[in-house]
Amino acid sequence: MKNKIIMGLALVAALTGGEAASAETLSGPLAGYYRDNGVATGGSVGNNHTTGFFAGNDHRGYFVYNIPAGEPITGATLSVNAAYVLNGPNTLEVHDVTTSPETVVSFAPNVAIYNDLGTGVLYGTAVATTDRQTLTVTLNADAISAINAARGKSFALGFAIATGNSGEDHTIFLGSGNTTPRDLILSRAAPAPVPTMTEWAMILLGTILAGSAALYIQRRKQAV
Ligand SMILES: [Ca+2]
Repeated sequence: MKNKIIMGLALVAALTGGEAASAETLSGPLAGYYRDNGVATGGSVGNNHTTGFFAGNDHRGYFVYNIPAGEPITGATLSVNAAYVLNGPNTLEVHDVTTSPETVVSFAPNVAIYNDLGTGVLYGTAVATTDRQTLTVTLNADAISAINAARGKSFALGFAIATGNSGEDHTIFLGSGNTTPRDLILSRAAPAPVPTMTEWAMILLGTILAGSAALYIQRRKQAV
């Protein structure tokens, strides 16, 4: 009986910590870019991820993160340094990447990957006006769904610029090598619900009553 009460109290103590929804920041993605002629660079932490038209070619950057396994993801925000913004304001588009992340970071010349980085499902946008400002991109439900599917695996985001006059330099992330932040901030659902304090109190009371009843019956038997 005494042991049961101690166990009940220990359980209540262990559970009063209460797990709330949590946020986690993923930093240091593998980064790089592809040009419209297929030429690629990157696939390393801190690499330049130039996006936009510069020196005769259009560029599309990417980040590849490792998404930790765990509870479902309920929200995602990209926080990233704009580096040099030529002829802004320029609108950054964040796109899905259907090419496998392992292939994206291989930086073999590939026009198909350049196309992939700037087309398909749009995950979010941000307007870059000032050099080295921090851009905050709230990623949409399509992005959250894709990130959830990538839990425990690699996950790529592609960057493109929708604005700018043809043939005129217009960039975001120009000279972006080693710039920070380049963070993916995730919100997670709270872990599976546990009994509330009131419910635990009732469970504990039930245990005490059951124990008392057993003791009463035992004493009555002894008295007979
Ligand atoms: Ca795509």
